[in-house]
Amino acid sequence: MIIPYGWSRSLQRDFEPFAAHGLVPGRVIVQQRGLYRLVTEAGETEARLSGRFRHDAADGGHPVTGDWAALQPGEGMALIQALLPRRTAFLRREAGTGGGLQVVAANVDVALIALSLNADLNLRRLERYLAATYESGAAPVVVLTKADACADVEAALAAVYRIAGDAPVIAVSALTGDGMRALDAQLEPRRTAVLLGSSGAGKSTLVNALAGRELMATAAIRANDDKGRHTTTHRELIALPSGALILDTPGMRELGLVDAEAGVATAFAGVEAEVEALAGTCRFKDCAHDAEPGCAVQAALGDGRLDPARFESWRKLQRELAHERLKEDPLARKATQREWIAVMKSARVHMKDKRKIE
Ligand SMILES: Nc1nc2c(ncn2[C@@H]2O[C@H](COP(=O)(O)OP(=O)(O)OP(=O)(O)O)[C@@H](O)[C@H]2O)c(=O)[nH]1
Ligand SMILES: [Mg+2]
Ligand SMILES: [Zn+2]
Repeated sequence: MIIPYGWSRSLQRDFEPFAAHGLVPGRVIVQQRGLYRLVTEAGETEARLSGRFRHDAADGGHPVTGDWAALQPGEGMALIQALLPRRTAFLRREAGTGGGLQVVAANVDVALIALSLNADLNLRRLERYLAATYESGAAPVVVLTKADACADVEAALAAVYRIAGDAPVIAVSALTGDGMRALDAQLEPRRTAVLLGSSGAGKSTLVNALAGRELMATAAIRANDDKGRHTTTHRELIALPSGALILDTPGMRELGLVDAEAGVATAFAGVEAEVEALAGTCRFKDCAHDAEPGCAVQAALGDGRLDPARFESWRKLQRELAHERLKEDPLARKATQREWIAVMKSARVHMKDKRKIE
């Protein structure tokens, strides 16, 4: 039961200390409030956190859909005693000032970034998703949905290609089936893909189309503003007939980046390379490319060799991340938050503390 869900030799190795305590491995496939559904070697089981786990773990170390856990089996209800280190973790900061940090998905290999073609493409939003995906350790695939509802798919593709860099871009229609084979080709047996995007982008509709049956509820977008209705309210990991695993998620209003400097650098690698090449011909060696005379970068922005919107967006995200860091002062708080982010990214605190489960 667990090999089809991505169980591997390296997970097996990580699990050895827990096996020695009579625990069994399981993967979280549904998470709803304090209750979890996991798939184990013996089939599916419900589980909740053990008292010790709840007491010791920071929120970010709590299980999310996609996590691998060490379970103490029980009649009808198992106990989650520990988590295995996360291979990848997609993090976000919730909307609003002081918004909490959240692990959206753990142990995903591929992030399918769903953008609807029936509305204006928000390329700035796409950049955020790409940065967060690179930071997570998963590989991004851009999925332009509802191609049947778009008059000029080629133009949309061209605009997205300029942002997507090395990430594949696929236009699909769940309605006509166009592009669905290309999407399917991105999904491999025993590998996990997560669907990300705004409410109403058509994520659950894609899951149903790939599954060949209505597993997830879907709902029409609102007529007055084209926004979704937040139909999906929980995260669920689904095994597709092809053997690939897909994680459906509720639509996100905003995607606040968390500790994502490296992800931003990867998402904007093309811009960075262009700016570096130009910087050599700026008049001043230490040119900040703002308003300095003889700036080659400003000249390139002025005559269109460099896309001003994309350049500005890159700088804005860098400022946003720098601001996040400054906000964490004083130092003590900063240390706590950074430790916490490390936990969210890897759940490693539970490995360190595995003696405690005896
Ligand atoms: N025309 C067209 N409509 C689509 C397509 N895919 C989805 N839709 C419609 O878009 C609406 C929203 O689809 P959902 O699958 O519920 O969207 P979602 O991304 O899961 O939304 P949340 O669960 O709220 O995050 C539904 O009315 C779907 O029928 C498509 O390929 N073409
Ligand atoms: Mg949905
Ligand atoms: Zn310059």
